[in-house]
Amino acid sequence: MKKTWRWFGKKDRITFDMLRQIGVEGIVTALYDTPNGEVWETEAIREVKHTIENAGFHWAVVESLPVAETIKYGGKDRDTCIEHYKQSLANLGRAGIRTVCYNFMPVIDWIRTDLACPCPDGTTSLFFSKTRFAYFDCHILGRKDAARDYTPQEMARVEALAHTITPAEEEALVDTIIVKTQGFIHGNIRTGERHPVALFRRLLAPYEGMKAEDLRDNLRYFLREVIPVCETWGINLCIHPDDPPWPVLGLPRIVTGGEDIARILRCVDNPRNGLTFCAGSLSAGAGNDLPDLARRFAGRTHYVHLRSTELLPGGDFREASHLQGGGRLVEVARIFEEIHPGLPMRIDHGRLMFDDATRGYNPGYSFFGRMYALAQMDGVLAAIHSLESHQPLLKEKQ
Ligand code: CS2
Ligand code: MN
Repeated sequence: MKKTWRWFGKKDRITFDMLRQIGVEGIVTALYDTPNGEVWETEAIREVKHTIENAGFHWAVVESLPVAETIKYGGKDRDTCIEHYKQSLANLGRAGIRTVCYNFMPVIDWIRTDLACPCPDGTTSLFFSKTRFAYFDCHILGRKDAARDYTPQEMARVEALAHTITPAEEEALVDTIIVKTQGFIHGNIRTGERHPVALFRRLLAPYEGMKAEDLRDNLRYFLREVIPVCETWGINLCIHPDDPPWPVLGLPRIVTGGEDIARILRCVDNPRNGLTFCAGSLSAGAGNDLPDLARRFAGRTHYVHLRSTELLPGGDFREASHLQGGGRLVEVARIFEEIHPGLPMRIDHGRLMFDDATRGYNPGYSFFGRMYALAQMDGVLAAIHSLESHQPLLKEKQ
């Protein structure tokens, strides 16, 4: 695998000099200043590429080229936005970019309820509490019939929380779920938004009553339009799984596990229509066996996110160390190196370690935490390669 790193542009406090010291080989980034739905212009692409290459790196992956909401809900102006998307792809292709990641999650990207949950060793990690999330849904968002999506036991925990939660905690919960984790990745709500919940309700409205089947149709419609452009430019377009991989807030989610992935790859059966294998997102799905998924989809995977989660009772999960949890990254890495070697991979999220918490990094995107995980995975990869090269020797001895 090629070791890449998500870099948030010139304002990122993690510099190219730091990345060079820790063995990063390629850069993952996006045009963060171009609003969703607009064309990524050639000049802007060239400038970012130039900055990266000037520092001695190359732009390995675009993450993400965001898909406008209207494409996802099938709005009147979706064709205009799809034309913009095609134009952006062609401009990226012309600039030599060959891997483009995107996701098809309505309104909200990844979801956590706590960005700094203490671990016994003094680091902190990202956490999802089902109760807190349900509380946000039922009590803060006040979504109609939300309670029907939770079991009586879950609702009992939500009501218990309603008695103890403070206004400050409520505010922090809103900030974590719909602002802090979203804004920096082309999300719908930016830091500083004065009425995030009201805006969020407006964003949800066009999806009312939408079924998974409808969202799948819209994804197919989109792929049929854009894959031919990818074909022309030799671009591998790769969908990122849903995080967490289940329906949320009444919104369908359609990239949750093996069946979903197979269906998407089949609906436009072209190698350019591929997968971002996010081991972290997929590992939060109780039915997902990660080595099995890796084996099944390695051929159509164009990009890998290394991260792991640990499922906890009651529907909670935490982000685990990269050598533990359901991500089973050692086996996953071995499978990819065997079936589809050389794929770009990045450490997805990392824990907060040492002074990470004081540095103002984007949630999940710490320096020391990710660096530590990269070193772990680098060691794993070195071991895999060494074993591979010794296999004939071992066989001869037998
Ligand atoms: C997240 C996402 O889990 C993750 O990888 O950081 O923001 C991810 O980058 C997007 O969903 C990809 O489109
Ligand atoms: Mn990911």
